[in-house]
Amino acid sequence: SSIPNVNVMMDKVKVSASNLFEQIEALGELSDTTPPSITRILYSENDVRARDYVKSLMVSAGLVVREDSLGNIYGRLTGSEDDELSPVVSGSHADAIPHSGKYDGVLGVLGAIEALRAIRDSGLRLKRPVEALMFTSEEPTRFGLSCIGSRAMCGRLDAGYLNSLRDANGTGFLEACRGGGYCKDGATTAEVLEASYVPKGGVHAFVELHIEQGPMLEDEGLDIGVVTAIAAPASVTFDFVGNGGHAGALLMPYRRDAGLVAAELALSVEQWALGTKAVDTVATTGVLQVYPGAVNSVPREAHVEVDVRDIDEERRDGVLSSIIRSAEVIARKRSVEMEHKIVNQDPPAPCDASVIDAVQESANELGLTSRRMVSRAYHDALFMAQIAPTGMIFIPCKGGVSHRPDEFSSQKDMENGVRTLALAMIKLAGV
Ligand code: HGY
Ligand code: MN
Ligand code: MN
Ligand code: MN
Repeated sequence: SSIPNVNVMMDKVKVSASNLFEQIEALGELSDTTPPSITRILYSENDVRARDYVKSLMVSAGLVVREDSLGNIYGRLTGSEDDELSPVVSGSHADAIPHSGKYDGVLGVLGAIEALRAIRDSGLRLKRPVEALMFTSEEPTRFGLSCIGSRAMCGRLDAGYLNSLRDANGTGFLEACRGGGYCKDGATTAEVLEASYVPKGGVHAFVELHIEQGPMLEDEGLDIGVVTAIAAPASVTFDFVGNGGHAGALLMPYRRDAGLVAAELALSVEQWALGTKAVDTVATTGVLQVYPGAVNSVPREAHVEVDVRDIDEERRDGVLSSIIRSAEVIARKRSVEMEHKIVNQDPPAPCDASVIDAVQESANELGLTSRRMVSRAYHDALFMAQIAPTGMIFIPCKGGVSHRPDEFSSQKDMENGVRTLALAMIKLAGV
């Protein structure tokens, strides 16, 4: 949708990258680990502090704030035509996996608020309402399941399944949710999920701003990534039980070592990913724990968590089932018991042409260089694509590094990203 003299208009939409940088630094202080190492786990004390901070930024940006029962937080700038029109939404997450960085997710939450603040302060009146959204969680850290907020919004979360999840301390989801100040008045999990559900048409379009979490834009010296699809994530957990015993007295032929099953499995995970000969297939043994974990005790139990992704869903599913089969073969060979659970096995998401075009036109009109690309990381956009036309905007991150304390994006890159987001939202909302 072309906008007359877009440059004149965008001169009034003044994005402040220095404010954004200050806010990212301030949010980085709300962490269980010492910045720049960031750890912010769903419904933890620092997560609740981060929520209060985000809400305060939404209020000072002149947005009307509301939260759903899971803690998805919306900041709304009302439209001019009619507030009943479904909104254009932009958002991301503020939770952070252990010992990670300041920008993953946070850029998309604070960047959306800054984009709406700049639009509001420009005096522009958009036809549709526009909203900044902080999803209640995107990382799988606490309960093993990723994107709980956006799965609930698109109705892809079963109450029984959510009730079956436990965190490392054995705490259930609903109890943790209440601990975070949500799920009040004794609502059941089903009622809580129902209250978060966004019916089809409830969102006119969704755009997520995110650091690339890869090296392509920086390597090619480009400003903006116009995302065309989001890779299909899956994860599976394994629990092995052997005999274990005394490291000195238990002779080798009598061992049923659960730790060695885990070790062999981790190597077979790598082989199965390499085996497709496709660069898009990735598989990671991110968690490998042995029990009891003493140097002079043969591991009698092992817990393994594997992440498998590909932009081709069928190829991903083939690797996943090969990994599970290998685990069964290795465990049987070593006479070790095995249980496994597929935690998630999600389809990939194509981005919508209308949103891809809005992002591409915006980057072009702002004089920014760009390229089309796939997101190999998953995002809440993966699930928003099930209820609304969805797209993503990537900016470069230093060295392509992410999920590490040295994660970094420059103020210039962040300004480019937020300006592109603001213009894309203006196009999608209409002036
Ligand atoms: O793992 C992911 O893709 C996301 O960054 N949580
Ligand atoms: Mn992440
Ligand atoms: Mn993220
Ligand atoms: Mn993500």
